[in-house]
Amino acid sequence: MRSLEERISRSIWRNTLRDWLELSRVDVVIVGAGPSGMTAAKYLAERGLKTVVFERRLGFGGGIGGGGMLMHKVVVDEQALPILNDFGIRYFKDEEEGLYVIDASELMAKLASRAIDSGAKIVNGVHVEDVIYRENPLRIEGVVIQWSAVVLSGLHVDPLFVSSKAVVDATGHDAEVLKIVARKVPGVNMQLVGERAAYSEASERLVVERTGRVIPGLYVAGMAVAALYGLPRMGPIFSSMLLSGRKVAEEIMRDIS
Ligand code: 48H
Repeated sequence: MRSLEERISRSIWRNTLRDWLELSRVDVVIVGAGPSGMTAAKYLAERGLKTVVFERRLGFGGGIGGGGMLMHKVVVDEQALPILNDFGIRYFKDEEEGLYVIDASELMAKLASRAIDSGAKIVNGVHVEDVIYRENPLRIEGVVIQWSAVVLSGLHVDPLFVSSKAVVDATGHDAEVLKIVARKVPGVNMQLVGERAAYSEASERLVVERTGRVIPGLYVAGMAVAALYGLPRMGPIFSSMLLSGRKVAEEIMRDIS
């Protein structure tokens, strides 16, 4: 009989490796478990697409957890209500015209749990450090990943690959995947304009309008859209993050299914 210690280790090794073998090729890689990434993950996975979210932190929610200046509430407008209902997220109408209020912790937890229930995998502690590309025709075919702990340690450790039909940059203000593609993929003529100062109403509309495919195989959602196209920021109103996540999912489903 194996000791309990031995059985614990064997169970974790075997089942993690089984998962990673499954994840070596997926339909969609989403980079970042913030609001836009997790929303996209649910809508993709529930339509049967094999979807993985890589999140470099040991948690999820991205910018939601900080609420508005550490107040534990965020707001949305009425356009986001159907998405909140899809996720079973509770909200109430505020006395401020047109605003609905949500607890930040409920938004984070339920976005993640519904994405997972729909079949998406959220893998924490994994940093996307590069992309896979092909030429003639030019396209993005996956990502290059590394443990966040290795990145933080500064050790030189070669990464591994995950192949996919679509990659979504949902990394927020930093637009990390787009920056890599602009700098390192030959033949891509992409300039990140950089996010503009606050203009909430315009930003909420424009981020959703500009969400979608950037080049074949590469999509953008959430605040990374603002960084790419030079759109204003909106502050802690999250309607456009949720709507952007749903829109990118719809666009990917049209393109690849
Ligand atoms: C793995 C990565 C990597 C990487 C980053 O910032 P997020 O919450 O992203 P969005 O766009 O879904 O939501 C933005 C929103 O939270 C926000 O900041 C708003 C509305 N601001 C308005 C304003 O005016 O300030 O989440 C992105 C996630 C984070 O959890 C990162 O840790 C993760 O992506 N991430 N994960 N590999 N290379 N880069």
